[in-house]
Amino acid sequence: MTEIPRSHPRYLSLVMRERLVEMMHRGIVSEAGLIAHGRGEAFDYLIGERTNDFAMEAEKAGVAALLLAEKPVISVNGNAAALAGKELIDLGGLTDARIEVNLFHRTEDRVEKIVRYLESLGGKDILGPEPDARVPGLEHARGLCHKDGIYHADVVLVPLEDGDRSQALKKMGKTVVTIDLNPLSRTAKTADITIVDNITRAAPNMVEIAGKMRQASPEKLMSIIEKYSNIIVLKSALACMCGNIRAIDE
Ligand code: PTJ
Repeated sequence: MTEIPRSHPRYLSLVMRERLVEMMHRGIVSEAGLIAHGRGEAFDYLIGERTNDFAMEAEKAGVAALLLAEKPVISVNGNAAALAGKELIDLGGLTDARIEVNLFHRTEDRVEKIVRYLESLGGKDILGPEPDARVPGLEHARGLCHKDGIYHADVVLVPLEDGDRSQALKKMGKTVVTIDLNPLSRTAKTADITIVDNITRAAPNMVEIAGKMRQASPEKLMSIIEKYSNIIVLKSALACMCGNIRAIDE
């Protein structure tokens, strides 16, 4: 692994890249995962590489939805495991959500490796290998899932997803929460709650929020969801990006 000097102005970003490259060599992140990360980085620049108010609002609504759910599930792919595996496990613990490894570039070997990796971080009863159900409308191995997990879930957190899967989950009648730095992606536009933030910030924020919010009454949680508007959040994210671009001239 390349040594990154702490004094480097882009220290955190470079450390994340190194982690993803290492995880790619370990067979956890797919090769395409590195490209997906680069796209995410570009959008992260545009939102100022920080958790903006619109993201914090979506993070709170996302946690409220998970806490209100009867069968919440957190879907984890290679990038999510590498960048926020521990926090997603902790979030699952705080919201009673099951963790399911669900991959775009699925091989049974990668599923196994990601499950083992999440277990090494403290994850228990992780779903992924030997799927027993299929998301209707998703062809080939991408649609494979578990009856105890995504298939019967009412709320699914799908970070860094491809648009097809979140659309298919919506068609199944599920509430979809996503973390996606691109507010123009199909996933961002089809999800019920879109968190436009880097998963490296969003996941720890959600753990902190869940720690506080899990004591709240169902009425209180419901009022957070009722006040939430995803279209306003997406427009705010785009306005933030446009504002940051214009600010370069000023
Ligand atoms: O591990 P696998 O096989 O399931 O594959 C995972 C990837 C991410 C490769 C796969 O799901 C994929 O190709 O996704 P897309 O279609 O590239 O979409 C990923 C979305 O996540 C894009 O809109 C990116 O902008 C966004 N993104 C990338 N990195 C981050 C991110 N969003 C939040 N935090 C990030 N760090």
